[in-house]
Amino acid sequence: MRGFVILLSVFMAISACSKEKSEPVTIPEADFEIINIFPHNITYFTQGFEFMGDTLVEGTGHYEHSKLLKYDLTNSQIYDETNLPSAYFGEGITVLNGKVYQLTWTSGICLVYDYGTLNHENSFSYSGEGWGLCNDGTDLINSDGSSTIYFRNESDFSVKRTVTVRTSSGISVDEINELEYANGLIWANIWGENSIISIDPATGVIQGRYDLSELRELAVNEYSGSEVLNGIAYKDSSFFVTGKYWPKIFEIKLNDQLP
Ligand SMILES: [Ca+2]
Repeated sequence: MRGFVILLSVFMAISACSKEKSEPVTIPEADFEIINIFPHNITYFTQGFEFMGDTLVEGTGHYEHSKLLKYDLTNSQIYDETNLPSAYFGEGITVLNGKVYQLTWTSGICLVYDYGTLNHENSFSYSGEGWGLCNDGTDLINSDGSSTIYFRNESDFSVKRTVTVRTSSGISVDEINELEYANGLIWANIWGENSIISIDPATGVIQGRYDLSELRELAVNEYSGSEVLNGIAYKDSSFFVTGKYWPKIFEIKLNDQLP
């Protein structure tokens, strides 16, 4: 099945950061292709999504319903699962050096678990909100709903550096949400949009945008409660994407031949 969005060489306007909402910005737009479709639990308010080998690791949100799970992509069999304290609204997750890190939305707490058991081992504090989380093999990388992306030490969650997500013309783009690190780039959902952008981690400059609205339509057609796209995981040259309360996980190929 091929995505109907074929807009190579087209520059599409999207809204920029809140301070500059009225100004359209241009970002190279490219297409995608659906490779496979897998089941996803419609009770999961997806906030973090990442593979560790062939195992999917997912973090979910909402007070009293936030979870951290490890499960089989093909049949949804759960290997390990832990519930967050009811006061925590779970956000992004990532796995680095045998630990799972899970942000909370407004509590300023990053929960640290043993990957093998999902036993809670430690907690780090940070200022501001927690949204998306990924890692580049060395640093933990998080978003906070603004245009800033933070690179942090895995040992204590302290900030090493930041970049501002922006277009090549310098206009910042905020609401950066779920993250994935792949092929030397940071891939991100933008809150409220059914799209993915790719970001140069050195400069914050957006390399391209992929409109995945077609996938949300497919999700809604099967389950009307499907909310926005939010969940990017990368494995074996494919991206696996889902959304909040979506019944499906879509394996897709993103065309990297940007104009
Ligand atoms: Ca991810």
